[in-house]
Amino acid sequence: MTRTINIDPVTRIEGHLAIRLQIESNKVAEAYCSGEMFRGFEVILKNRDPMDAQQITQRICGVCPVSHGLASILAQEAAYKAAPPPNGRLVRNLILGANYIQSHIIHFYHLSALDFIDIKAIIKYTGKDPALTELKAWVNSQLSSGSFFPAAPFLPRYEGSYAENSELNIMAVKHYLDALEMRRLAHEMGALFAGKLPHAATLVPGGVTETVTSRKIVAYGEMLRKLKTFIDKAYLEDVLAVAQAFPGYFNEGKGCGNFLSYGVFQESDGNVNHFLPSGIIMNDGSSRTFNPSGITEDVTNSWYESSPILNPGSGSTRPVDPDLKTNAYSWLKAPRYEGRVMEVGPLARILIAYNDNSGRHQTLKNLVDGSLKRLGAKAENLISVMGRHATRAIECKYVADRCEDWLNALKPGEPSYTQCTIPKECAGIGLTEAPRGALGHFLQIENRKIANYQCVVPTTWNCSPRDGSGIPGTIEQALVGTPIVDPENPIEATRVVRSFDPCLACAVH
Ligand code: NFE
Ligand code: MG
Repeated sequence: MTRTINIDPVTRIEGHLAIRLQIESNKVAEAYCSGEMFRGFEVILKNRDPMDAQQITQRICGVCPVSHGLASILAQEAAYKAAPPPNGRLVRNLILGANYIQSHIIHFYHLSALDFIDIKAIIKYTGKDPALTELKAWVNSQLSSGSFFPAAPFLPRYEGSYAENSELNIMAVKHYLDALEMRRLAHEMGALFAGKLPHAATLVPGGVTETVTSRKIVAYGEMLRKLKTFIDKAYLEDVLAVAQAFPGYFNEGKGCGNFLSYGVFQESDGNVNHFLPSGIIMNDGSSRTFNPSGITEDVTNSWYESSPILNPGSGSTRPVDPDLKTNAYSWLKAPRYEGRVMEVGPLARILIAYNDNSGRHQTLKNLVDGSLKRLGAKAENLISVMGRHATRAIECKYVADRCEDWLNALKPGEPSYTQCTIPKECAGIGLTEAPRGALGHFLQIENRKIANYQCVVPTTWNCSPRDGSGIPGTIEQALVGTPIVDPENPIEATRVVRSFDPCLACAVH
C-alpha cells in the first residue's frame, strides 16, 4: 500500500519548503520538494545601476548574504576587468570566513541538533549551571502553561529515537545556548571589516571600502581565538558524539553522488587559486575540471514560463500563475551540470579537496581521516546524512584556522580597493561558494544598466524539482529509500533534508 506524507512546512530550515513523500513498505519510494513563495530578485535587478547589485542581492538571505555580495562583485569585476589589491582579497576572505563560521554553527546547534538530541533531558537536569537551570525552569513553566506551542522552538517535535545518553543531551543543550553567543561573536568579528553584518556594507567591485588597521587585526584575532576554541572543544566533539550515537545515519540519505564546487577563498590574485578548490566528482568515481558553460537551468516542473534549457548567462526568470502550469510543483528551477544532478555544499567541497593529490590539503586529509578513525567509518560513508554534518564541522575548523593566516598577511596602511569604471556594454560571471554550496551570479550590462541578472544558488541545486527528463533533484533522490518507522512522525525524512542545510529563501530568490 502506498501512503502519502506531506511535511509542510519543513521547520528548522531557512525559508519555505514542503516535502511530499510516497511511502511503500515503510520506506520512501518517491519524494517531491516544493519551494513555496516566489521572490523575484532577478526581476527587481533589471534596469538598476550595477553597483547596487551587491547590496540588493545580499537581501536574498540573512544567513549567507556575504556570499551573494561576493558573487555579485566577482561578476562585476569580470565585467569591468577589475581586481582587488591583496588587502582587498584577504579582507573578503576574512568577512566570508566569519560568515561560514556563524552559518555552520547555527546549522548544527540551532537547526539540526534537535533532530538527534533529546531536549526533554533538560527537565531532569539536576546540575547547577545557571543557564541550564534557567532553561529548565522556562521549559517546565511552558509545559504547564497550556499554550498551543509550549516551549517552542524546542517542542512540539516529531517523536522518535533521540539520543539516550543524558550527558550528551545536556552538553549539547548547553552548547546550543553557548552557540547563540558564538554566532553573535562571529558576526561582530566579520563586521570589523564588513562595516556591519549580516549584510556587509563594504563589499564593492575592486576590493572593499574598509581600511586595514592594526587595531582591527588584533580585535579580529581575539574573537577568532574564542571561536576556534568553541569549534574545537564543542562543535567538532558534539558532531562526533552525535555521529557515534546514530551510526546508522552514515548509511542514509546518500543522494545523487555527483559533487560540484566552484572553489572559494582566493589565495592569490584572480578567481582561480582557491583555498577550497573547484572541481567535480561524478558518481562513477571519475573527477573532472569544472567549466561554467556546463551549467544549465530547466523549468519543466517549475512555475516559470517555458524556455529552452539555457546557460544562466542567457537565461531568464518569468514567473507564471501556478494555477496555469499544473504539472509544475516548485518555485525552484532545476540547475544541472552537463545535464546531471549535482550535490553542492560542505560535503562536496571537502570531498573535492580530500581527493586533491597536490599535497595542499594534507591538513584537511588528516582531519577527515582522524574523524573517520574515531567513528570507525570509511571515506565512502561520508556520502550520507552524518557525513554532511561531519564535513561541515571539519570545514568550519579548516576555514577558521586559515583565517588566522589571512589575518596575519594583511598589511595595515596599504590599499584595500582599486578604482574601476563600468563599460557601457559588458557581461560577467561571479562564481563562489556560499556556506551551502556553489553560488553563481550571471550579469549582463547594457547602457551601464543591468540588462539581465540571473542567480543560480546552492539550495536551488540541492532542492531542485525533477527536470525535463524526469530526473529528481538531489534531496529528492537522497530521501528515496529512507525508512520511516512512524508515518505520523517522519523524523527520519527531516533528518535527511536538514543534513543539506537547505535555505529556500536563497533557492527561490
Ligand atoms: Ni540563504 Fe545561501 C548559502 C546561498 S543557500 S543560505 O549558504 O547562496 O541556497
Ligand atoms: Mg535564478
